[in-house]
Amino acid sequence: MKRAVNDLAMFGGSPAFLRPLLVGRPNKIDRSRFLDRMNWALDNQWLSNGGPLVREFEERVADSAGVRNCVATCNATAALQLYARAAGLTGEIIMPSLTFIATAHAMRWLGLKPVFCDIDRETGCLDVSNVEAVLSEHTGAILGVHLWGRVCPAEDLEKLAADRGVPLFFDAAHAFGCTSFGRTVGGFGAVEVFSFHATKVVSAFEGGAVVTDDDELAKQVRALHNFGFGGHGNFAGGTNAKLSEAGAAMGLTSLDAFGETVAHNQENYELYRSELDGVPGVDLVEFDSHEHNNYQYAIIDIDDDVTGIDRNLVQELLLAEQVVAKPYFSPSCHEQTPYRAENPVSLPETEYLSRRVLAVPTGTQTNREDIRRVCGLIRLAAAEGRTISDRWRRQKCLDSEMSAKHGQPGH
Ligand code: T4K
Repeated sequence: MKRAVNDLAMFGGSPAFLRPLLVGRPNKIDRSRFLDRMNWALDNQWLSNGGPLVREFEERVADSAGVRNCVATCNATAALQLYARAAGLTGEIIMPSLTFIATAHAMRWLGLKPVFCDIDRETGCLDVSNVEAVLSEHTGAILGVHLWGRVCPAEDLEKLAADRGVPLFFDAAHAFGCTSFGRTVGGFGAVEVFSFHATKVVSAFEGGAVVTDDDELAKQVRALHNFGFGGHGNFAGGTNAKLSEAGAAMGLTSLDAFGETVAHNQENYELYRSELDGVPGVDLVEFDSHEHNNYQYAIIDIDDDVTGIDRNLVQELLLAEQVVAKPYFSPSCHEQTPYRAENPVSLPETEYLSRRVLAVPTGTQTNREDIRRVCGLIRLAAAEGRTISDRWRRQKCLDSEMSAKHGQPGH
């Protein structure tokens, strides 16, 4: 365990990890079950277009989410777009900016206009009063995001959307298996969208799903994700956003492991909590223990006024130690191209949180010793933050002086 600033890899010490420890490492699965399913698909010679594995995956996802319909898709980005097309959305889509860029890009790609709305800094999710303030006659829909698996104020948004007659849907990419006031994610709004990307708690390599209790909407989404083909041929136009049988084989095997994955994630989360307890200026983002959580993200919040070291430098420090932490989500969407030019807006709460948060490694490939080591580094960073920041700045100045001196001729 490193105890001194001199030991840090950014100042010449050896890295704390021999090989990279990554946020987003795919979770463990039972490989033989996966291969059995793959062999079965190959033997059956049915590899895509709504085959038996996809149908089974859809049934199990719908069951878990407590809804009647699930349409499995090639990813969540396409799934968001399928709903937007099926519902005929137009105009502005109100959404948070503290989310993965896909939430915004998915809508903009269809010619819809993301309207970013500020969040509640305590939850990281949409603040309903802010949503109300930006609702207008141009609003086409409200798109809530369950950031890090913490369910946004879905019931309050449902009330607001119903009062104002505006469609409401949710990007639940992070929230498979989570609940809010006992209600399972999947049944809020018109539809909810899951991601089953390789980095997610349930992985289909790449994958997503639209889930809903609205049978008619599900039928339309199903047709749209398969070129518009329905029972009576090509009636609606559409795209190709299908999940393959290989993706479903992985998704089913990952679903088999879901309970174990979540239990492991929760143990990791509890360990982060105890290891970081009482560290001034570092907080672990909390999950409500009365709800079901999937704990797929472990997020720390760094207050550089207290620690003297900011989030970016903590990320850099960890990287030098072979710990790949990710600033989910920074910069937030409205601070990125093309939105900062197209739709300049100031969102103080979003900007405040986005500067401070950092996802640290968890998942079933991360063990207790890994977490103890990561926390040791974070504790050292927080305790010696000012010294590290000053020394890093001096080192950077020296580096740039040296490269100016020895720069290649002609540069
Ligand atoms: N809405 C929200 C709120 C989302 O978070 C996302 C996706 C979406 C919508 C869209 O869902 P999809 O259309 O993707 O289904 C990653 C994922 O690619 C993305 O799916 C995810 N959110 C986002 C939060 O994380 P990046 O840009 O951070 O990916 P990348 O390549 O830097 O990888 C992330 C980490 O995972 C790295 O540390 C490397 C590690 N990794 C990654 C892969 C793919 C592995 O260790 N193994 C792997 O196989 O976006």
